[in-house]
Amino acid sequence: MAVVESVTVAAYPRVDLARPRDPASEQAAPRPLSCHDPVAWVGRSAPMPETYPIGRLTLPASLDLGAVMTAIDRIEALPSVLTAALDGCADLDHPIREGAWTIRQLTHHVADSHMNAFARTKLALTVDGPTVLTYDEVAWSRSADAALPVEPSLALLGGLHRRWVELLRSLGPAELERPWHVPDKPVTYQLWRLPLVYGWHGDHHVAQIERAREHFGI
Ligand code: NI
Repeated sequence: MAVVESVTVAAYPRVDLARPRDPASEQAAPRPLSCHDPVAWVGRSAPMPETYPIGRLTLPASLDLGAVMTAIDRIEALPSVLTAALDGCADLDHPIREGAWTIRQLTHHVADSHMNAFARTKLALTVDGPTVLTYDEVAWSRSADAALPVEPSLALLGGLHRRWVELLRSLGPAELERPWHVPDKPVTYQLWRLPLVYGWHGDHHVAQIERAREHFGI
């Protein structure tokens, strides 16, 4: 991968989480990019780590039990894989790309995201066709807890995934077909979608961290 010589860490805008919020200026300022946005580095002079280092998510058209089992294995491995990816990182506050989240924010985002996914799993199992709340991942990534060390989120993911994997492996085909919805979308999702999405999601962010560390030498 090309080495970036003309870009320094200090060149990146950083989110000052300690700064009092100013809704007026936030409205005027460009919205920070999340890790999922097809970012604006294309066409810039300095090469940046790729957005989708393991490729984009692809889902089967219908329940594929083999794929679900593989995805559950990925979810099981994630806490240790993510911990290894962060081991020895010299700058957790370095963005993974220009204008994107920092490694610290990204780690907390994985915990935020998977907590929501676990709740969706439980709701889909215990409520008939629930409509689940969505959340603003960028807003969550700017809250005070996103400035914490990464260890609390690693510990959280360890416990959360232990429970989630136990639950997911107990499910049969009928349970995996249970429906759920999100507000304002006339789409019915099946429960099996969740392990597939989040098995990919965890590995996606681990790869982004690995690429950023390699690319920026951190
Ligand atoms: Ni994400």
